[in-house]
Parts: sequence; structure tokens; C-alpha cells
Amino acid sequence: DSIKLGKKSAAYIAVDENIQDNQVIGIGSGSTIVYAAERIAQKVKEEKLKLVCIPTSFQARQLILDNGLTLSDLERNPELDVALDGADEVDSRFNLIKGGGGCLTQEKIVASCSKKFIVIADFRKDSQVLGEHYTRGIPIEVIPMAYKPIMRKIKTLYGGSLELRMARAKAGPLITDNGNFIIDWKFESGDHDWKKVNTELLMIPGIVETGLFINMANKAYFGMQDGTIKVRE
Ligand code: DER
Repeated sequence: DSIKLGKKSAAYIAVDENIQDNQVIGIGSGSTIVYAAERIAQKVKEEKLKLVCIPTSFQARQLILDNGLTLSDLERNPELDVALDGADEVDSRFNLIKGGGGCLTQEKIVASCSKKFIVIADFRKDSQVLGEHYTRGIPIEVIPMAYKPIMRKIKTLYGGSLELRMARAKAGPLITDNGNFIIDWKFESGDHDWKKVNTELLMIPGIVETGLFINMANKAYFGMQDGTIKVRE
């Protein structure tokens, strides 16, 4: 279908244009990045590239191993050349919502350690303002014991509605790769000063990380419905 095709073609182009020999590469999480890992593995084989990959989740770690790529970590490679990742939404100012897959904390850490951060997404993620297409709200990773007071504080400060993200294949709340809970914050529609909101949220004790990636992405490749690729930078 056009979404899968869009993800795959965007991922292949993003890899072909940005991956080369001797790089340290951040591998994101979600479904789109699967195509990027596949393409990297093809290029490593075809062009005998030497590169190492840093995961952003258990899923990304498996993806690296399953594709026969060389696994590394931030202890051995604290600075990356390029990080590739998906996103739930990209607004006109390159603010991202990430965390739909629950991996936002390690994704943001790895992206912050990289000289370049590239988003790969299908056309549904290409928005003018956040919330236009992605309606599940901003994922916020929290320390489990504090989720209730944090939900109340966000509600008081910013309104909207908040939901503790429940697991699907396990009873109870979703547990992240870091052992925490995730709250999804469905914010009031309209434009927000996301840089300010992000900074304020991170000051609330118990909030580990937000799915607001502000001024982090350098480039985005969107797989469009007609099979073309839209590049924004
Ligand atoms: O959780 C994340 O931030 C992921 O990158 C994710 O939201 C993008 O997922 P997708 O590539 O499966 O759409």
C-alpha cells in the first residue's frame, strides 16, 4: 500500500544520500526505520562499508543484530555522525512529536549525540502544526510513582487531557525500555510555543523526557502518496 511504499522509498533515499564508510550511525525505533536498516545492510554488503550502529531501543538493537550490522553503544561512540529515526509528526518549523512507539527517551539521547539527525516518515507525518494529523498527544516518559501528580500538574498548567498509556500484550501500564511509564498528553489545539512548553515540562519533577524534539532535526524525507519523496531541510 502507499504508506508502506512511501516509508520504504523515503528510507532508501535517506540512506543512499547520507550513509557512507566509517560512520557511527544512530538507529531509531518504529516501523519506518526497519527499511533504513535493511538498506544500510545492503550497502554494507555491496560497498564493503565499515560502520557501527547505536540503538535507541531493544527493538533497534534487534534490528541491528538481525541485519548483521555492527552493534556499538554511547560508551564506545559518544559522538555519532548521523542518526536516522522516524517521527509521529513534523511541523513547519521542524518541531517533532516522537514516542508513538514508546522509545522517545533513548531516541532523543542518541539524536542529541549526533552531528546530523535525519527523520524518515510517510506523508501522514508531514504537518504545518503539531496535532494536525497525529492526535494521540505528546508522549511523556515519567517515573512510575509520580504519574498521577504529573498528570494533574500538566492539566492545571496547560489544559488538554492526559492518559496513562496502557500495555496491549500485558495487563497494566506500558513499561518503557527504561522501566518507566508513558503519559500521552492531548494538548489543546492551536499553536503553542513548543520550546517553552518543552523546557517547562522538563522542570516538573518525575518527568524523564518528552516526545517534543525541538530544533533537533536537520532534514526530513517524506514518502508521498504518489510515490515521490518530499525532502525538507
Ligand atoms: O516512537 C517513535 O518516535 C518512532 O520513531 C515512531 O513514532 C515512528 O514510528 P513509525 O516509523 O512506525 O511511524
